[in-house]
Amino acid sequence: MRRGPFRDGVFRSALHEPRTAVVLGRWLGAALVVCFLTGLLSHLLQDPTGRLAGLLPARPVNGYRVTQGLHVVSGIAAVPLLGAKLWTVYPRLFEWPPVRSAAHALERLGIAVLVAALLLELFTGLLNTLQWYPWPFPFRQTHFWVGWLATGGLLVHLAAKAPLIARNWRRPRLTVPGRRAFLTSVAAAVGAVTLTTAGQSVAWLRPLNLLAPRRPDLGPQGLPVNRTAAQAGTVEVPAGWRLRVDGPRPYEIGLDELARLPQHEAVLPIACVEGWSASARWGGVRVAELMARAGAPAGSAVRVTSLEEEGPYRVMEMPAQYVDDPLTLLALRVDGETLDADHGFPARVIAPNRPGVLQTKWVARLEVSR
Ligand SMILES: Nc1nc2c(c(=O)[nH]1)N[C@H]1C(S)=C(S)[C@@H](COP(=O)(O)O)O[C@H]1N2
Ligand SMILES: [Mo]
Repeated sequence: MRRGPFRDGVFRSALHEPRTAVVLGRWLGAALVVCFLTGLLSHLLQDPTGRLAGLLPARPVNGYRVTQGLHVVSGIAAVPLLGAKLWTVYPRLFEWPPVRSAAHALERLGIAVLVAALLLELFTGLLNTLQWYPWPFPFRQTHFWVGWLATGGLLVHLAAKAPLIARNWRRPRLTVPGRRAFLTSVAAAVGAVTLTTAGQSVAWLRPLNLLAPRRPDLGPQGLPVNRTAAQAGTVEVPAGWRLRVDGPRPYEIGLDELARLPQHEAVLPIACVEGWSASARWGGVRVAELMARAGAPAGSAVRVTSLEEEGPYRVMEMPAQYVDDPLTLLALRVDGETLDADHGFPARVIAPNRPGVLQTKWVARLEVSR
C-alpha cells in the first residue's frame, strides 16, 4: 500500500517542520489580510449603486491609488510566500493513514479548499495585472467570491491549527539547521518581486520596474492607456459634438462654450484596478457646476454615458460625494494640452479617490440619476 511519497522517511529536509511553517504563515497571513481588506474596498468602490457606496469619502485624493497599489503589491508578495509555505508542509499531503477520524477528514478538506482558493485567487489576480482574461467567467465577481472562500478556509485552518501555532509561536532555543538561510531566501524573493513590480504605481521605484506589465509614464501625454480610442470605436468624434446634460433644466453644450465656462485645474491620479497608477494635472469644468446649470440640487448622483457604443465602462454612476467635490472635473485638458483621443477627447471625467475604471472617457452625456 505505502509506495512512493507515502513511504516513511522520504522527505529528508529538516525544514518540513512546524516552526518554519508558522513563521511563513505569519508573513503570508499579513500579506493576505492587507490584500483582502484593500480588495474588499476596491470591490465596494466599483459598485457605486451598492448600499455602502454612498458612505465612502471622496478624500484623500490618492486614497484608492494607495490601497489598490497595496492590493497588488501584497498579492504579488503572497505568491513566493505561498510557494514557500506549501513546500514546507507538502509532505503532509502524503501522511499515513490519509484519514484518522471525521474531524481529521474535515480539516484536510478545509485545507484543500483553502489551497485551491488561494491558488485560484493569486492566479486570476496576477493575470488581471497583465490585462489577460483567459476564462469565461466574470473576473471581478469571481475574484471577490473566491476571496471570501479563501478567507473562510483560512479562519477554519487557523482554528484547527491553533494549538500547533501557539506551541511554535516563539523562537525555540534549538534551531533547525538551514532554517534561517531558507527564511532569508524567501524574504529576499518577496523583496525582489515586490521591488521590481511596485514601480508601476510608486514613482521612486520606477527605475527598478523590470517585471511589472506597465510603465506608468509610457503612453500618449505621458500616461498609459487601457482601452484606446480605436478599440472603443470612438476615434471619429461626431463633428459638432455637444455634451448633453439632463436634469430639471436639460441643455446641450459644445466645446467652445465649455471652454468659456470657469476653468479649474486638479492634480489627480488615474489609479487602475490592474495595479498601475499615474498622476496628472487635469483642466476643465467642474461637474458640480455643469449639473447646477441643469437645475440639479446639490446632493444629486449623476450617471455618465460615454460615446462608446459598447463596453463594460460605457455607463458610470457617480455618487453625490464625488459630484459635489470641487476637484471632480469634466476634463478637457491634461497637463495643459487638449486631451489625446486615447485619453478621452473631447471630454473625460476625473474624480478624486476613485478606481480608474470609473474615470469615464469620451463623455457624451451627464444626467441626474438619484
Ligand atoms: N468610456 C470608457 N472610459 C474608460 C475606460 C473604457 O474602457 N471606456 N477605461 C477605464 C480604465 S480601466 C482606466 S484605468 C482609465 C484609463 O485612462 P487613460 O487611458 O486616460 O489612462 O480610463 C477608464 N475610462
Ligand atoms: Mo483600469
